[in-house]
Amino acid sequence: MVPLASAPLSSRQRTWCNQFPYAARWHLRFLPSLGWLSANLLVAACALGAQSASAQTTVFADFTVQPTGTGANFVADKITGNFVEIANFSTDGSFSANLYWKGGAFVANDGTTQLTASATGLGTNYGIYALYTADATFSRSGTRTDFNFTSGTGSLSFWLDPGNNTEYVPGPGNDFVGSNTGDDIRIANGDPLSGNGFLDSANPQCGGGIFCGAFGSTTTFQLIDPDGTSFFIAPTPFYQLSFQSGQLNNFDPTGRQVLNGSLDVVFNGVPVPEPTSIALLGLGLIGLSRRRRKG
Ligand SMILES: [Ca+2]
Ligand SMILES: [Ca+2]
Repeated sequence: MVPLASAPLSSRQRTWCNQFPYAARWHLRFLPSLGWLSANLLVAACALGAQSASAQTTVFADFTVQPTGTGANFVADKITGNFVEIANFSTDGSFSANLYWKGGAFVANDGTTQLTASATGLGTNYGIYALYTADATFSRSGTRTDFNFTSGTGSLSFWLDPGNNTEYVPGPGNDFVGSNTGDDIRIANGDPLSGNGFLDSANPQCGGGIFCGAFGSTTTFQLIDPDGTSFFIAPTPFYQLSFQSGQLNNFDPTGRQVLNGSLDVVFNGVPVPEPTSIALLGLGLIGLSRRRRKG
């Protein structure tokens, strides 16, 4: 436990820790003696390991793209972009979020190297975008508003735009109106799992209206075969989770609002770690909890 907690996690451990909340039930079926205490110890070990790792460097999981057009395959680990969102805030503390995100650039080497359009073809040979909906709740305290997405609501769809000509603009109601979407190919689907964010117009950095809050969300991510698996070609199978991190420009969280900001996407969630490493980790913790019970 001590060496695990004080050492940075290996990439395999990190992958498993990222996946843990979603994989816990599956693993517990096969390790019935890994009880609630041990599960919580695993979460703590993951958190400590992640803390130790984050003190060193940020690591994003690599993926390989086979781009539309004549460009060569490339490896990246993040996609940056811009979003526009239609949000409808109710007086009962709930709101609906309907978001259109357009990918601007692929980034490689753990977020350090932005790849050019000439290297990836994005924005010249093709476009990528996502449509996301979720229901959420919000609470206000002074100038600050906190948001929490409601799990089990909404959806994510991820699209390839081979003509690089699609535009979505907010319609009069809750929906976006798209143009030139006839050539677009849906390449992945997802379900929102969790998300939260905040807005604070009193934030000193909100003066220019550009950094007034932030949000993050996690969705499942399932490539559609063959259109998705022939674009995101590695790893195989592809990551099962998508993580989005966005920045919020200033807006008033009442009624219907159209807001915007930047939003980055990374993936994780597979491959499933080697059974031996899970079993060893589990056995160590079981031993620890048994010793505690005896004591
Ligand atoms: Ca990486
Ligand atoms: Ca199009």
